[in-house]
Amino acid sequence: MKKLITLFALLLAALALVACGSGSSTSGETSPAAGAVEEAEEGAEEAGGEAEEKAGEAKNEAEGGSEGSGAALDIEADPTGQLAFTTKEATAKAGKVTVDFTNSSPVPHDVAIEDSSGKTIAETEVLAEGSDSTTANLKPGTYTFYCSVPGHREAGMEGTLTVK
Ligand SMILES: [Cu+2]
Repeated sequence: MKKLITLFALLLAALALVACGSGSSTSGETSPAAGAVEEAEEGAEEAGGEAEEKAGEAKNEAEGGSEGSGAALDIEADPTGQLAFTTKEATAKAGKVTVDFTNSSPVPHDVAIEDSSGKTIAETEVLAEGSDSTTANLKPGTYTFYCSVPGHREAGMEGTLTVK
């Protein structure tokens, strides 16, 4: 029985060799069928890449909340009046970003953005029970957002802004 199976396998191998030989002799290096397979594989790879990109965007939005679009960055002071922002982490896409600051508490705050060299590059008005916006031209990198009211940053009103 084993011999029969071996013979059968050899026969199949021989047939495959014949098929390959005739294919390459009649239609050149790549048969039409092989080309179609290659195209199909490329298409599958493209579709996979797009799906990965979309997954990445969805992840960014989940992490960054409403600032996921990259055009706007929402930062909110703790509504109960504590010396804190509602988040310690924010993300934005590189480019011109509008920073929308909301402080619904009666304690005056603002939000300022500092680059990695310690230079403040954008800052809103200091205000209580209101909101203000400022714009910043952000390059990819790590920034710090903080409240510039004396003592607030030291008390914890700061966080990391990651720009990609
Ligand atoms: Cu403050």
